Amino acid sequence: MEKLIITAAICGAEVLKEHNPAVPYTVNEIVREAKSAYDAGASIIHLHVRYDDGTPTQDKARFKECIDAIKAVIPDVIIMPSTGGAVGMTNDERLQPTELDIEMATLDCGTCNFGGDDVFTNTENTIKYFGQRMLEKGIKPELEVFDKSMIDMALRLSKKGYIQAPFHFDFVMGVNGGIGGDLRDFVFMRGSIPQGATYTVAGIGRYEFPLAAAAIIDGGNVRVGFEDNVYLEKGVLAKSNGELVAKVVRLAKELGREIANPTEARQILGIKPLI
Ligand code: KMH
Ligand code: ZN
Repeated sequence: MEKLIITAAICGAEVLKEHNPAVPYTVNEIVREAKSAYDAGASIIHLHVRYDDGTPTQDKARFKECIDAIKAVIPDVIIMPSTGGAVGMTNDERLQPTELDIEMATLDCGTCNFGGDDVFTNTENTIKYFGQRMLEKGIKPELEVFDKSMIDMALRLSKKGYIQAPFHFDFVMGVNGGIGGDLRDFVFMRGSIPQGATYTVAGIGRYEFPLAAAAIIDGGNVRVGFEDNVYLEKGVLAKSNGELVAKVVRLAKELGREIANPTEARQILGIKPLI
C-alpha cells in the first residue's frame, strides 16, 4: 500500500473564529496553522485566504502573500489553493490563484446546496473553463466531488479533454446538500472511481475521523482541518490544525500505514518533483 498523504484544509471560507478561536485569518495566523499541520505530518495544505477581518477573498495578491510566507517557513510543502472560494464569487474571481506558480488547485465538479439559501454553483461550462485553465497552466487538479454524480461529470469531461488522467479525487462527504458520510456512502464513492485514480476523503464535522480511518484502511488518503471540522473529539475544540493532523497520524500508526512526506506525495500524485 502507498504511504498516506494527509492534506490539511487549514482555513476554509466559511468557518469563523466564533466557531474556534484558532481559525486563521491573518497571514501570520495562516503560516502558523500551515506549519502546525506540516510539523504534525501533512504534506499538502489546501489553502483559502482571508482578509484580516476574516472576510474570504480570492485576491491574487493576498494568495501570493500567504503562499510566499508559508514557503519561507516550509519550502517543500505542496500548496493547493482553492478555486472554489466562497459561495457567490464569480468564476474569474475564483480562478485568480491559478495565475500564480502553483502545483495543485481544487476543481469543483458540480453544483451543491450548502444549507439555507446557499448554493455552491459549478455549471458544466464552469467546470470545463476551470479544467481547461489548469491544463494550460500545468496545475494538477484535485477533483472535489460532493456526490457520486460529480465523479461521473469529471469522467465525462475527461473524455472531452478538459481533465486528464491520472485523476485525483477528493470525496467531500457530509456537506448539508451533498452525499452523507456513512461507511456505505464511502464504499459507493470509492467504488465509483476508475482504476489508477487516487483519492482523499474529507469528512465534514463528526464524519471527519471515521472516514479518515476508512480511507487509511482502504489505501486512500485523508483531508482534515478547520475548513471541515473544528473539534478534536466530541465537545473538545482542536487547538490547532496540527492537532487534527496528529490524530490522523496516530490512527495511521495504529493501522500500520506510513505517512508520506511532500516528496513522496508528489510521486504518488504524479506531480513533478521540486528542483
Ligand atoms: N467554500 C466553498 C464554497 C474548494 O475549496 O474548492 C468551496 C470550497 C471548495 O471550499
Ligand atoms: Zn476549500
